[in-house]
Amino acid sequence: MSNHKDSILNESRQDRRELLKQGLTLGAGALVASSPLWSQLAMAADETLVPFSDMPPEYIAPPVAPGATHYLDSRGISAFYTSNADFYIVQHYNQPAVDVATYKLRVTGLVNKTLELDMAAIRSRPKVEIDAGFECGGNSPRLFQGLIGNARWVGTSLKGLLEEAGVKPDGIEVVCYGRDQGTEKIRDIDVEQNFGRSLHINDAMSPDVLVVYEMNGEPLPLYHGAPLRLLVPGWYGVANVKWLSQIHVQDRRFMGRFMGRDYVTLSKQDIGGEIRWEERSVTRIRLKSAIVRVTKSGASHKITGFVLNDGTPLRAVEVSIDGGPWQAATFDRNAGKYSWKLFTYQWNNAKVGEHTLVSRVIDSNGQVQATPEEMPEKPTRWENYAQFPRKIKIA
Ligand SMILES: Nc1nc2c(c(=O)[nH]1)N[C@H]1C(S)=C(S)[C@@H](COP(=O)(O)O)O[C@H]1N2
Ligand SMILES: [Mo]
Repeated sequence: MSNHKDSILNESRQDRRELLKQGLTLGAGALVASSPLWSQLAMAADETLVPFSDMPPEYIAPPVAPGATHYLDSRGISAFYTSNADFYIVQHYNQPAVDVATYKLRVTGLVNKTLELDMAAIRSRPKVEIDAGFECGGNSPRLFQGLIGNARWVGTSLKGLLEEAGVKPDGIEVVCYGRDQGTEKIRDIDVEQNFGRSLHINDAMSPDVLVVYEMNGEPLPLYHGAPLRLLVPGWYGVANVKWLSQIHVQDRRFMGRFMGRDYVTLSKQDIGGEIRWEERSVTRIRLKSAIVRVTKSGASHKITGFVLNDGTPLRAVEVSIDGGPWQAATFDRNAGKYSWKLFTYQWNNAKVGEHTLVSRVIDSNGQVQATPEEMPEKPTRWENYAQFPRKIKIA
């Protein structure tokens, strides 16, 4: 298991302060405008990026490296699709190179007919194309929300596969295993495990859940699970099992690490009138927005951010400047149900000096994105969906 990843996902205010301090000592006096990084952040000819003052001046999202977590520089988020080269990458074991020629997906367990499909057989099935964005359940202000991406995916429905196999009446849990492997210490014994996540049969039978082999018009890249991965639109990234090799139907809950022990949110909840500490597996993406980019063009400033949720339609995205009234931001209401929604807010007459910018999103049920103070008591790092105030200095 990678300690690197654990440190990347380790969330605390202390960490963030440390990160800022390190960045500030490293970056003091650096000529930001001359950094090659800035040219990668897709600016229009008349646009310049305005640095956030809550970010180290030399903040750098490192390029993709084999085996490593990758997070993107969220100031670069300006296009609806995230390029395959920049989409974030998280894996908890290794990144196995699967031989496509001999690759087989098996469907086993409580089914009438076991399936064994090669990629040609999977590609010949009914094609479904979907825009979906997702973030790691550990995405947070610490990496300025960089564990995120939005892409167009092509594949075929999991429902179709399960119907062809014929799920027996007592099959209630669909477990998806990846080809990647690691050693886990469980009750003091070292055991070999493959990455695994499960879905209740009702979730697995949603027509939107796919096994996908194309990402943004290209074959699924190695780091994103080639040749085949699960895609559960509207769920946190952990559900999207990469290097998918086996789908197993069983009559009881799957208790593997990534369902039962890790990616488990502990929070204080009202459970039928009793206040209890509840442990819950990370599943559907909580209603969230964040500001990631401010650009300047002439005298006008443009604030850009993203919204992610479980696919519930949105009522409004709003921005507040220096604690002032909430103002409507613009977002694409026609974007795909499960894609992220990028929003922009035209900030006119920005005064010279320090400012605090924050966004919030409201869905069609009237649910409002929580402020940090409104978040439930929640000592785990998972599901960091609070409003994220940003600091910026207008020169
Ligand atoms: N086989 C396998 N699938 C996996 C993982 C993994 O470790 N192994 N990590 C999960 C987690 S925690 C996340 S956030 C997403 C990341 O997907 P991406 O690397 O394509 O962005 O993959 C998920 N699927
Ligand atoms: Mo994740």
